[in-house]
Amino acid sequence: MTVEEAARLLLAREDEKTDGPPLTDEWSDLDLETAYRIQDETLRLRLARGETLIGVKLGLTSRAKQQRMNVASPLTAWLTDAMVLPAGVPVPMDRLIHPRAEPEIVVTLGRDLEGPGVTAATALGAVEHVFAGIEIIDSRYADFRFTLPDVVADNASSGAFVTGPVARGVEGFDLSLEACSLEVDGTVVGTATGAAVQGHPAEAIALAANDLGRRGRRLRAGWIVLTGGMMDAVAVVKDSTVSASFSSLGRVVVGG
Ligand code: OOG
Ligand code: MG
Repeated sequence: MTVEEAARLLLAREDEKTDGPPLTDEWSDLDLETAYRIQDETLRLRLARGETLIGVKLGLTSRAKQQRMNVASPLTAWLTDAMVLPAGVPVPMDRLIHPRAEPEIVVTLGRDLEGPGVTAATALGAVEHVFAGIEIIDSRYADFRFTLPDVVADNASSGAFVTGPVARGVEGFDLSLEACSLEVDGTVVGTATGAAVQGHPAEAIALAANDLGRRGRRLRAGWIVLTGGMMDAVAVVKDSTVSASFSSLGRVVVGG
């Protein structure tokens, strides 16, 4: 299989709402660099069909996520405008394969960040606003079974995301202490603080800038960055409600 064929296969699964085996079942020596080329090709195809690049998402930045998915390394992937889910709009169950919801700290950037050498402090200085968020992930692999190169190629299981009602500046706001409680139909299913994300969400933003630097790109002013799930994701089921209550960023609710 070529990079182009793999990208088309993954996008076709997304469009046809079907999952399948991970690429590495057949392509056992798929390496990370090639996997990122597949991811970039899926972005090229998304842009060619009219979507707009609006930012990046980090994946597997918390130990909870890494342990659950059995992949020990963080990764970066692309966000387009087609992934934005406005507040109050139901999760589009008709176009998702097996959606799961995870709470995330989301930021917008006021300045470009170009790696290598970006530190958490520099990254924090480039943040314009911080929001609460819920990401709806959806893997193109059956049962979310994948290796690191597989999930890189699959744009880190991107699906949709919602941002919360409160926009805060970083001044006097310790993101590592921001707490979140995740509830399904009113029952708490998990809690975490921002420290779960690489020790501090700004470390995740720096990681994305440095990772993009290696790929010859940079984080851009105006972009959105999803810093990664703070805890294990929960399945989004029809007629159920998932809500994430943050200590100072408000509450985000999504319904299946
Ligand atoms: C990979 C996507 C991970 C996150 O925030 O960790 C991700 C997956 O869990 O399927 O979006
Ligand atoms: Mg995520």
